[in-house]
Amino acid sequence: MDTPLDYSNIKKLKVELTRFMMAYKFALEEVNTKINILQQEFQYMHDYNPIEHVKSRVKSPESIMKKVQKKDLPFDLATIREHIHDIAGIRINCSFVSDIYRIADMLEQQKDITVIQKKDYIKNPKPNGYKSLHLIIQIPIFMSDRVENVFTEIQIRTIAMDFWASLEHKIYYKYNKVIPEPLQKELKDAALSANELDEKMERIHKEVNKIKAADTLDQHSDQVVFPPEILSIIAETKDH
Ligand code: 0O2
Repeated sequence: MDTPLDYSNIKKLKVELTRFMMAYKFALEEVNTKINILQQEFQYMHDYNPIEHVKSRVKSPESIMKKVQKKDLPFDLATIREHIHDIAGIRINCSFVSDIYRIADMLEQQKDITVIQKKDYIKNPKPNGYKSLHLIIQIPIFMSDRVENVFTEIQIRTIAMDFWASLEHKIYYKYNKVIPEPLQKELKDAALSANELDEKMERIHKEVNKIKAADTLDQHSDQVVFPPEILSIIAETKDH
């Protein structure tokens, strides 16, 4: 015979689970705000936005369960909190590779962010061609009765890297995690093409920056070439 359900225990469990998931939602809100501030301030100061777009998600309970099984962990919230670091995940897409490191540096320098792990799959791509910069950080969340340091995964990559990774991810699951050899080779070639495109775009970007800097110098030199005697004549003419 089934054991009767204990209503107060179910209610307690529901509250615990909701609080558990809420912490990750709040962590994403905190990190999203930080990214938003960086974007706006950078645009204002440098007339340039290094971030193309940002996507965030809290891992679904099903995916969390799958990871618990994959890692062979006991199913309790404290263990999950300690060992699964990508329940809160943010993906930042940049236009250029140099922007990836710029954004990572700006985030890493923030006092309330603790970098727990950094994996540079750009300098050391995965054998299949995967490229991205991964940070696992901890960020404090101030609740009504406690402070929780919440793990968050930040993936930073270019649009080309993201295009490749999205397709590869779909193919990986379509073939139940065993991609046929010829497709693996094609994907690796595609990753190399994406990399070439990134390198080409970075070169163009640097050229454009040089031209912009030269134009700015020209504009400034236009403004400062007037000798003082000419400036005083201009001032006098204005007075009349
Ligand atoms: P999903 O479905 O995207 O969430 P971990 O299992 O996270 O503790 P791992 O696998 O060593 O440890 O972490 P890693 O290498 O930093 O990878 C974490 C995430 O990066 C993955 O999450 C993927 O989102 C992405 N990633 C890593 N390798 C690849 C790859 O070869 N192809 C693609 N498309 N994405 C990759 P999940 O949980 O594995 O998958």
